[in-house]
This record gives sequence, structure tokens and C-alpha cells, in this order.
Amino acid sequence: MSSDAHMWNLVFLQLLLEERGGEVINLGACVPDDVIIAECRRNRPDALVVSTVNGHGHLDGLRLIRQIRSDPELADLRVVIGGKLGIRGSGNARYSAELVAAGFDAAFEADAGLAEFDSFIGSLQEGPSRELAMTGKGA
Ligand code: B12
Repeated sequence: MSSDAHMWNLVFLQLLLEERGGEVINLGACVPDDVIIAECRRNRPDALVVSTVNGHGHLDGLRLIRQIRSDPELADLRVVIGGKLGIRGSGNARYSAELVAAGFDAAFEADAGLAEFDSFIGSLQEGPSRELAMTGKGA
């Protein structure tokens, strides 16, 4: 996301998604919202995976998802967010419901581990054209 300079979270996610058979377009760190939206329009990914760890994720995430859901071309795009959603440690779980209510298909707080995210990956359409777009913010 736009405010987030951390990148190893993005590398980790790319490797994980590729290991699960996905094709990844890693947009990198500090990506402006309009670039994320333009890349999603251009690439039509099966899913947009947002990573955030700098603590601003619950704010940056709300701003981004509202723009995505108000775009007719992206209203149905699967979009998930994960990482350190705030600065409250395990208390970050409180942000998940708000992020999902705003339009994310799921929000994964880092403390909860990767099992639920793995289930999400498994739920994506199977097939050779599978493509996962990833971007980071606070990741
Ligand atoms: C290295 C580092 C930096 C480097 C980053 C270099 C780079 N280009 O990557 C530098 C020095 C630039 C940096 C800067 C800052 N950092 Co920093 N940084 C770290 C540090 C030490 C390690 C991060 C890392 O590489 N981890 C390795 C990766 C693989 O792990 P990860 O990021 O945690 O990701 C895992 C999970 O979060 C999860 N995950 C992440 N994303 C997603 C997404 C999905 C979908 C899912 C399912 C899971 C998931 O899976 C990953 C694997 O387990 C952490 C502390 C720590 N030990 O984690 C602080 C930390 C992330 N930084 C922090 C902060 C506050 C900052 C600064 C604001 C400091 C400052 N005052 O300037 C700035 C922010 C800069 C910015 N604009 O974003 C805080 C964030 C606080 C919070 N969220 O509670 C941390 C946690 C340190 C702390 N304990 O306070 N940082």
C-alpha cells in the first residue's frame, strides 16, 4: 500500500503464492492506490492480495477498498488484506470486521497464522490461467 515501505512480507507472499501454483505480479512497496487500481484493470487478476505491516493498514486498506468497490470494473474482484493491520499486536483483530464490511473478501491478521489464508488460496479458481496480483503497503 502507498504508505508502506516494508518489502520482505511481499517477497514472502510471492513465494507462498507461487508455491501454491499461482502466477504473481508483485507491485512492490509504497504503491499508490491509483497504480494498484490501474494494474488490476489491466491484468484482471483472480485476486488482489494486499499486505501491510507498518501499522497503517486498517486506514490505508479502508481508503483503497472503497475506491476499488466504487469502480464498476473492479466491483467483483476478489480482494484480501493481511499482515499487521494496526499497532495493537493481537488487538489488531478488531480491524478485520471493519475491513471486511468495507469490501474486502477477507482480512488476515498476522498473529492468526496462515491457515485461513491457505484456505482462501485453495478456494480460488483452479486452472492454468490462475493469476494472483499482490501489492504491499505497510507491506
Ligand atoms: C525490516 C523492518 C523495517 C525496514 C524495512 C526494509 C524493507 N525495505 O523491507 C525499515 C527500516 C525501512 C522499516 C521502516 C519502518 N518500520 Co519497520 N520493521 C522492520 C522489521 C524489523 C522486520 C520486517 C520484516 O522484514 N519481516 C519479515 C517478513 C517476512 O515478515 P512480516 O513483514 O512480519 O510478514 C509476515 C506477517 O506479517 C504475515 N503477513 C504480512 N503480510 C501479509 C499479507 C497476507 C495476506 C497474509 C495472509 C499474511 C501477511 O506473513 C509474513 C510471514 O509470516 C519489523 C519488526 C519485525 N521483527 O517484524 C519492523 C516493523 C514492521 N516496523 C515498524 C515500524 C513502526 C516502522 C516505521 C514506521 C519506523 C519509523 N518510525 O520510521 C517505518 C515505516 C516505513 C514505512 N513507510 O512503511 C513496526 C510496525 C508496528 C506495527 N505494525 O505494530 C514493526 C513491527 C517494528 C515494531 N515492533 O515496532 N522497518
